[in-house]
Order: sequence, then structure tokens, then C-alpha cells
Amino acid sequence: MSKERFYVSTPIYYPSDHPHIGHAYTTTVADSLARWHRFVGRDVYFVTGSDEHGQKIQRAAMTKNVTPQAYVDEIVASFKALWEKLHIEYDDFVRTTEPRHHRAVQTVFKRIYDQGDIYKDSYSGWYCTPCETFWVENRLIDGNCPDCSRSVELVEEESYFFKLSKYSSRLLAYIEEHPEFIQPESRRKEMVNFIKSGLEDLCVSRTTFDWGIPVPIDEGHVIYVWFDALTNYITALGYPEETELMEQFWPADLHLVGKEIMRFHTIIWPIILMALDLPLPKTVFGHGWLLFDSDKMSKSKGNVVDPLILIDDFGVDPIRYFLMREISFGQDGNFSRRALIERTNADLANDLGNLLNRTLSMLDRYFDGIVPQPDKNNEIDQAIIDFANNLATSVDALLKDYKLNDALAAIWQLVGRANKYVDERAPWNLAKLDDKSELGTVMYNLLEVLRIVALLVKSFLPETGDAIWNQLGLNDIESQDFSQVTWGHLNPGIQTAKGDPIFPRIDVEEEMEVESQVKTEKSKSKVEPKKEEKAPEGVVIGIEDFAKVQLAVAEILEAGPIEGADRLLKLQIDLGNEKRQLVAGIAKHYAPNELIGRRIVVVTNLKPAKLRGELSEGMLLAATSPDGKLEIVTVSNAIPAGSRVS
Ligand code: ME8
Repeated sequence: MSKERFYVSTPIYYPSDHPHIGHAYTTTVADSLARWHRFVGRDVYFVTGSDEHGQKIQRAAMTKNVTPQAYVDEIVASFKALWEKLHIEYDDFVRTTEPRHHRAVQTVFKRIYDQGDIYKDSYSGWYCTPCETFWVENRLIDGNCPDCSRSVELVEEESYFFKLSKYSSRLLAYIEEHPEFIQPESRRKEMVNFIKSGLEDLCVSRTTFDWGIPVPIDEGHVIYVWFDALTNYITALGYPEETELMEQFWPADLHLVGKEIMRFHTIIWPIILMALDLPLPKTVFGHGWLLFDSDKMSKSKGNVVDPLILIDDFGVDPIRYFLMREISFGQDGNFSRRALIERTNADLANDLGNLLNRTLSMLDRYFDGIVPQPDKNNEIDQAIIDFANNLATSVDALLKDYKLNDALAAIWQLVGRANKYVDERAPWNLAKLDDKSELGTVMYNLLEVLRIVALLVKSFLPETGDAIWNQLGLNDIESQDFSQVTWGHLNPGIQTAKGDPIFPRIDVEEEMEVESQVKTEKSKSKVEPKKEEKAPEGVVIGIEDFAKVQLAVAEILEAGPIEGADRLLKLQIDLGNEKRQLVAGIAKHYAPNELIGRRIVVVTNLKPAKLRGELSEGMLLAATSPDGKLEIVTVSNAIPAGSRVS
């Protein structure tokens, strides 16, 4: 029997702007699935990339006065840098400006044209440049793009058209016969309704700008950017050559995309493939949107979350875990720092981190850190052994059905059971017995659970898998195969190496206090009222309200850390005629010595507060982006300390 294989793709992202948490979400899920299937022993191909042509990119480059190529080169580098930081292990990264992709797209276009499914006509209709989408008048909502609600432009130009309408009933029949093709179910219904409402032939070339792949038979036209972009999924396999990759991996198993681009992937792309006589991908899965504090992320609202800042603040695995566990796969989900911290503390620090820590501490105490020989198992022991022994197969079945949250929940069920097992089997009582064999059995079982957990989590949380493995004193987790996820592979006699907690608890209140302390720029008034008194958005205040707040320039004389509070700094400041102490949540953004001598703006008549036992007599002003990037407000040295700010 030939080896099972798994071809997974993400959308190729527009390098019109730097990547954000939404891009990280899709790519992390795809990476975890790819890692899992590789671990199970399947041949995997994982493709991502960048969608570099089109009017949107050309315009973005023009506003920066650079060539489109120079523009995308810089942003593509930032996508690749993020993927490296997030430990994304792709097999190929397709850039649509690469010659191999030009060749593939032009071949696809020419083949379809030669067989009569592309024809020349003239187009008159609407175009949404941010979505790069053509719209007929009756699909617009209030005259705007039905997808993004932004304004559309009238386009009238000579164009080539692709006969989507000809394939409409064949596509419907295919969808009917292949329920797994469009997932989740709700999206399938949406797509079926869309097709049934009537497919227009699709405009597949443009003449009013030139940043694209030329139409092979008519150089005055460039190929429509979605026709170009969708082809990347076969470019990656070497199309139009009859390559081994094409033979082995086409049709793709999974195109993972956000719900807003399902139409392109479940209507246009399958019809291109039908026209080429190529098989259709097995599944297109349209996941939901990540919202920020329940609101759609957008640049204009200034609430786009930068994953690099999150990684710096919390590390890679908490973010990967949060995205895959907290967000119901397929539905919209909410991102907030509070939810991220709470999830990290509960599942990673308390459940998993603590299990590792307490197990290895007991092992150090009772067996000098050496894995003991197990003896007879009782019923309680056997129950956890059976659960752990069957878990990998269950996780695999769940992941094959794209039940990502359930797969992680199942692994954490084992972690939860193991914590309960510690309490039930109370090793501290067994340690009092002369015969240490029962204690040895219990400790062995706990260590074996941890070994299995390390192997199970490493596809989702690569750093955590490694960290557990290393503390267990084991070597080379990468060489482990799926057969090792069954019970009993841990060898007695190994010297473990207990280390620091793998997930130190984050103080959520400190974190939130810090956030509310420094949020000044976002409110239109210069002062952030206390949370409970926050002025409603859009409500104006009188000058007499503002006059209640005394602001003054202060010079920072000293700055230093506060023990046990890694986000806070203690500042000694000079206010001209007095010296005071401030506590500010800026430790992640400034080293103490960068602050000395700076002239900052301080609210001087704020009620003093104690933070981590330190008196804070005032509050400095700073600007924060929604994802927590922070800059303190400063004035030049020409303004003496003590000057009033108004
Ligand atoms: O659409 N929540 O590229 P794009 C979840 N170039 N996922 C999100 C998200 C959010 N808030 N924001 C973005 C394009 N994504 C085309 C694709 S494919 C042949 C061409 C993710 O840069 C999600 O996967 O606008 C979404 O579909 C994709 O980024 C859109 O990326």
C-alpha cells in the first residue's frame, strides 16, 4: 500500500501590509496539522506564499514612491521572518512574482483559452480594489462592496472572460456528491446558495494597470489577480511539468482559508481545475475571523494585533496554543490579551507546567531524579495507562476531521487526569512505606504520561514538546515516530533534569493594571478616566473637566526593577520643586538606563496608589497600540522639570 500523504496550503497573503495575528492564525493551524501528519508518518507537503500582483499592491507601492517589486520584497521578508519566529515549517513558499509561477499561470490561461472557455468581450461593472473583486450591480449592498463594505469603482474595459456559468451545474453536482469538499457545513450551504443564485462569467484580465502577469495571447492585458493567485497551489508542485510532486500530492488534501475567500476557493478555483481536467482538492476549510475585543480588526480602527509583539511578551507557544484552543475552529473568535493570559495560566502554567514540575520535584526527592522501575499496576494506574495508550489514535482521528479544538482538549484531558492521579495516589504517603515499589510505579506512570504528552503536543507547541522532553532527560525528540506514543517506552534508569517552570504564571491583574495605566493616546481627551468612569466614546468634556487634571513635566532621575513584577519599573522623578516615586508598567518596553534624564509628562494630582507594595505618586503618559507596543510621551530638554502641561 502506498504511503498516506497530506498536502495542506494556506492562502497566499497580500504583501500590501505587514502580517497580523489573523495571518498567524491560519498559518499556525496549517503548520500544526502538517507537523502532526508528518509525525504520524505521512508524506506531507505544506505550502504558503505571497500574492504579489494586482491593483491593490500597485497602488500601495505608488503611495510609498517605490516600485511594486521593491515594495513587496520588503513585506514578504517580514512575513518570512514572522513564520520563522512562530516555528512555521513550510515546504514551499510561492511568490507570485517568481518565473515558475508566471509559467504556470500563463499555461493555465492559454489551455483554457485554447479550448474555448475564455473569450474576449468588454466589461462594465464594479470593482472592489481592497478585495480585488468584480461585482455586478445587483450584488452590491448600499452601493458598496458586499464583503468589506468599502466603496467600489466603476470599471469599463476590454477584458477576457472565463465561462464560469458553463460549469455551474457540474460544480453543484460535485459539491452534492462530496460533502467533505466544503467545510464547515454552514459554509457549504452559503456557497451552494451563491452558485444557485446564478454564476456570471468571470472577468479574468485587466488593462488599466500593468502590475500582473501578461495574458499570453494579448500583451496589453494582465491576468486577473485571483486567477493568478489561485494557480499557486499547483505552481508549488511544478505545474505545468508532469512532476513527481504533482503526481504524489495533487489533488490537495486541504486548502485552509478564512471564510471571506471561500467563494474564490470553492467556485472559481474548482472551475479552473475542471476546465484543466484536474481533480479538485479534497477539502476547502473556511475558518472564522479573529476579532479584537469583539470588533473586526482593521487598520483604520487601529486595532490590528501584531504577533511579533505578542511573541516578545508571552513567547511563541502560548500564542499558538491560544489560537488553536480558544478559538472554535470554523467560527469567529475573540482575541484579547486578558483571554490569552488566562488561557496560558490555566492550561499551560497550572495544568501542564505544574504537572511536569511537581512530578520532577517528587522524583528528585524520592529517587534522586532517576526514572524508577515500575512494578504492579492497580486499577487506578491501569485506567490512566489505558487512556494514555489510546490517545494518539483518538487525536489522529479528530485531526483528520479537522476537530482541532477537540484534539487539544483530549490531550489536556490526559494532563488533567494525571494531576488528579497525583492526588489520588498521593506519592508522599507511599514514600513513607519501606517498600518503595508502589511509589516507583506511580512515579514511572507519571513520567510516562509526560513523555506521551510531550510527543502529542509537539506538533502544536514545538518549544513545549522539546522542553518537556529535555527535562525528562531524553534525547532527540525529532527522531521519535508515532509508534512511540504508546505506553511503556520510557526506560528506567534515566537521569531526569528538572528545570525552571516551563510556563511561569503571568500576573493578569498586574498586566491589566499596566495596560489601563498607560492607555492615554487612545482616548481623545488627554487623560484616561478610571475604568468605571470612562467617558463614553464621542462624548465631549468641558475645559473645566480637563482643568481638574494637573499635568507637569518631570525629569527621570533613577529607574529600576521591582522584584517579582517583571512588567513594572520604579522611577524617581524630579518635578522641579519636589521629588516623587512613580511605578509604571513599562519594563517590557524600556531598559531602566534608557530612561534616565528623559523629560516625561506626569499626572501629578492622581490619588497615590500602591503597586506591588511600592508607592506610586502620579502617572506618566504613554501611547500604546492595541497589541501593547508602548512609547512614553516626552518633551525636549529645553522644557525644565516642573513646567505645567496644558
Ligand atoms: O485574501 N481572522 O490575502 P490576505 C482570521 N491574497 N484570519 C484572518 C484574519 C482575521 N482577522 N485576517 C486575515 C488574500 N486572515 C488573498 C488570498 S489565496 C489564493 C489568495 C487570514 O492577505 C485568513 O486566512 O487578505 C484570510 O483568508 C487570509 O488571512 C486573507 O489574507
